[in-house]
Amino acid sequence: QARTFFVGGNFKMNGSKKSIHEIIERLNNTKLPENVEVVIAPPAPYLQQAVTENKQKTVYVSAQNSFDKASGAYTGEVSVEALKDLGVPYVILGHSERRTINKEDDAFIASKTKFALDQGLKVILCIGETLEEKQANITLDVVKRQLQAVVDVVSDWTNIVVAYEPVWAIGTGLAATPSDAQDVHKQIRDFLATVIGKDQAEKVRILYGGSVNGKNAVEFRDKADVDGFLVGGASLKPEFVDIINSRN
Ligand code: G2H
Repeated sequence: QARTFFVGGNFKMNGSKKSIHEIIERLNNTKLPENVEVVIAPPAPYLQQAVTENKQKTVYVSAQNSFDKASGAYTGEVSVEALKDLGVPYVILGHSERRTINKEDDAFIASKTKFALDQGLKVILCIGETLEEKQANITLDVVKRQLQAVVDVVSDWTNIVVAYEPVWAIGTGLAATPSDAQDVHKQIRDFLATVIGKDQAEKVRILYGGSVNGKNAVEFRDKADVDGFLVGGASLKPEFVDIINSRN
């Protein structure tokens, strides 16, 4: 399969200089598979530290958010220019916690995605339905709506990695089953094929996120459209390496 397996670690709002140093040292001291792209996303204050301390060629650093304006009077926002200045190649956008807690809507996330891509960053674009939406059987409508907002403003998807994260599975210990994830991933890819073309859709990595850990990651290994994971809680722990190795 042509798509490079991808494992992202979203540290969320966790960590200290010491704990982040320990996580990066653990990765530095591990023989990582060459065929897996690993991305770690520490909180913004630790991005510089992560870039400086990381010695692994297959490990990249990501921000957890960025803004859709170049610079100016936007107190508290993270600029794409600053991320590039630090040597950070990736940014996570549209995480459900930002959609819900920070009230970010589809159009704003799409605008931030376009801005980051235009400036040369790669984007991990998170989508996913809530428990209510799942129970109402509108999972596909929701993820299509979230994707369509980006399709409306971005035509080249080369530098987008999609992370399907059902909100009910996030931090709950209750991951989607591999076959349910595969089902949704396949439908996401089919949808993308209709809106950005089959060639592009075949190349887009679609990650699964939501309570992935060192044990359940291997259960997804035969799922053709699960191209990796976006990991929260477990990315802070030694088992993150097991997830990175889950395909090999
Ligand atoms: C989903 C995931 C990482 P967790 O948000 O983005 O978190 O693995 O803790 O469910």
